[in-house]
Amino acid sequence: MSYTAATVQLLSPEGSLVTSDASAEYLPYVEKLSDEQLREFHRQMVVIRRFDIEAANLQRQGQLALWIPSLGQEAAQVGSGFAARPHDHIFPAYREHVIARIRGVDPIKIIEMLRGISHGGWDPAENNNFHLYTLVIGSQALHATGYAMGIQLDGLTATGNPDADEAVIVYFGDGATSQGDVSEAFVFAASYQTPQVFFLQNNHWAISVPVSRQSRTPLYLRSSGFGIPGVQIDGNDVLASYAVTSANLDAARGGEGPRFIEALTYRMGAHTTSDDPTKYRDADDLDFWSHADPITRFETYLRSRGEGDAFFAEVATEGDDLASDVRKRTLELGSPPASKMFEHVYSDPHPLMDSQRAWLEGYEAAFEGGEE
Ligand SMILES: Cc1ncc(C[n+]2csc(CCOP(=O)(O)OP(=O)(O)O)c2C)c(N)n1
Ligand SMILES: [Mg+2]
Repeated sequence: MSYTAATVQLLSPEGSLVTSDASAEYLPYVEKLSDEQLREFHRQMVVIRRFDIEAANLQRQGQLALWIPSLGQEAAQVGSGFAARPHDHIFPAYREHVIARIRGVDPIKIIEMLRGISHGGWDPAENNNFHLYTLVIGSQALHATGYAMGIQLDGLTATGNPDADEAVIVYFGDGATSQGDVSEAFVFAASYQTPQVFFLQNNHWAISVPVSRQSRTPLYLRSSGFGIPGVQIDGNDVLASYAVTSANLDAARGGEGPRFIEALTYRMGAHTTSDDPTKYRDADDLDFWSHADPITRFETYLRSRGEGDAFFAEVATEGDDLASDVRKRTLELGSPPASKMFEHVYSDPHPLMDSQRAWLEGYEAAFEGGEE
């Protein structure tokens, strides 16, 4: 599955602006962007890709239990991430590393979680309303809808002052659309006309299950059956992601109810470092999507606007600096005592946990002093 006649695209794979009936509605959002904002889109995409590669390397070197790459999905995330205003609430899945960064989450917090030394990651209240990663597929759609219902009950939407209105955006994947939680969230969102945008990153795979198995129709059509308008965008086009998400969040904040965006993109890497996509993926698909790379496309666009080598070199250095900083701080993290795994299993002391902790302590003690 790839682009359809309905796919909204503002920047062609060749890196030039698209003028069409479909793009006309959204281009005004792009026209308002300053050169600095455009540069920032590029900066974030490049820097997070470099971080992503470093984190995957750290996993291979035994420093992380797991890494979840977002390589290839940078445009879908950066565009929509910048469309959200600081007071909007963002409910991610687990791959939205760059949106976390945009909202001020220190990337080491994501590393700590995937090293297995922190349980949750960060406090959303201290990180610009960027909520916790959710690994239970699709459940965040319900969390987001519940939160959006709360915003509505608090009278924080359609206040008459568009700058003050709040909304929610929730991210999930193509596989998540098959979960009951996502359908239930659609039902509640439509019934209560919640101020929220459902943002689907269709990266074409749910681990090894292709999206063609998840849905017989393009996914953007699904939400209309629930009474939620849906739109499909080229998710590798950062301008389309920004403009369409901005328009839909404006509608949600203004009291027009929920919206659904399907961003067509591609997971260029493995599902996680525990996966081997060569076992199930077709090389032709990878070839098609590597020609639609979001970063190359945007670089061509910026160069056509006069951006020079100095800027691109500066951004590359920034990526390298972040990567080495994250590497250094990861190596300094150490490991928690093994006994920590028994904490928080039950809220009160529990005899089974006590006996297992005692057994582990005895087992570990058996190795002490054993080395000659
Ligand atoms: C409720 C639940 N069922 C199964 C899993 C195992 N699982 C982890 S990721 C994943 C695939 C999700 O695919 P998708 O929603 O497309 O997101 P992507 O990883 O492609 O971004 C599955 C089935 C899980 N984490 N939670
Ligand atoms: Mg997927």
